[in-house]
Amino acid sequence: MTRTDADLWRELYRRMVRIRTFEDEAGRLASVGEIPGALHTAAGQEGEVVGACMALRRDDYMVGNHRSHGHPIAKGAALRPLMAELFGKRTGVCRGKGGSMHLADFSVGSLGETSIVGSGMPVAVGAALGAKLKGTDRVTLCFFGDGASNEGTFHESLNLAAIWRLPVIFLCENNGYGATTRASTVMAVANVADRAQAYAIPGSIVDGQDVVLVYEEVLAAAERARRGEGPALIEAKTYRYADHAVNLGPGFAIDRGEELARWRQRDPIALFKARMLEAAIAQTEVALIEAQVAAEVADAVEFARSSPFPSFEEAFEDVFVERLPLPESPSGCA
Ligand SMILES: Cc1ncc(C[n+]2csc(CCOP(=O)(O)OP(=O)(O)O)c2C)c(N)n1
Ligand SMILES: [Mg+2]
Repeated sequence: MTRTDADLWRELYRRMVRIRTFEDEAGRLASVGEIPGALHTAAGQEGEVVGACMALRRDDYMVGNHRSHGHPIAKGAALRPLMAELFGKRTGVCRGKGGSMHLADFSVGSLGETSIVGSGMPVAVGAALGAKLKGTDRVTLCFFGDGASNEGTFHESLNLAAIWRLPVIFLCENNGYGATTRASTVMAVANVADRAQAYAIPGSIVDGQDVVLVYEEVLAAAERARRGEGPALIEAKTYRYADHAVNLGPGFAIDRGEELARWRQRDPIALFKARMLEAAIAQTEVALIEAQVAAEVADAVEFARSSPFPSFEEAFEDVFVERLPLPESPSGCA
């Protein structure tokens, strides 16, 4: 293993552990009422989240969805403002007005997320169109679920991205369920990636529990996109450990039988840790990363707890952008 590989591997591991620790803590704090509202965790999915984001440059764009604490973390965002946002505090990435499902951090290219399933895909297409019109070589990575792939926005977005050859990577996180509905019961095709054919773009399936495979697949798609060869659809097969969300009530519990235990045996973090140790990265180094991350997350929680809530007046700030100067209409119409 080269030194560069070892550095990359350590960072892949650090970001996966960061997400798991953040998610476990956020889930616990939501279940005891310290974090308000519904909160969707992605523990179990760290391999695809980190593999995909680490294949991008810092100035590339990324769009998430409702299960998106991990996406900005994987893109390199600082933990304090993310945790503060979950608490609804003024120091949060959206000044406490967005909460768990609306994290955006432009400093790392994280354009944001929304609770409306499927709504991130047109946003990603717009970002990719903007990058292309401006003549940059930035790519946009768009995360969405298997459930979202059954919505109209998926099909419209892939079609537009294909005909305009936009630099966008559609990354489907197929975690087997949309809320409590098993994905296979609401799809006519076996794989989301099969749908790529309908738009004449590359479609591929990758093991989402293998962070390195995801990294390589997304890196290749990003290089193609930068060369002007257009979009790609990548389906990462993965699994989420928790029920759909914390604070939604028992109606959202899934009876999974043995399935959960089987997937836990393919935990992306445990698999990669074993691989790092086999590749002669020292156990002490791995333990140091884990200890540093635990301290970082504890610090983020303390920061969030001790930060102020926004004032009532602030509710009316950041609602509208300054109106852009529009050119005169040639016909004289308003
Ligand atoms: C347009 C829309 N329809 C329905 C919902 C309710 N809802 C929230 S998450 C979700 C499931 C989404 O499943 P998937 O896209 O597979 O993402 P996952 O939660 O599995 O990560 C649903 C139906 C919503 N928020 N928006
Ligand atoms: Mg799903």
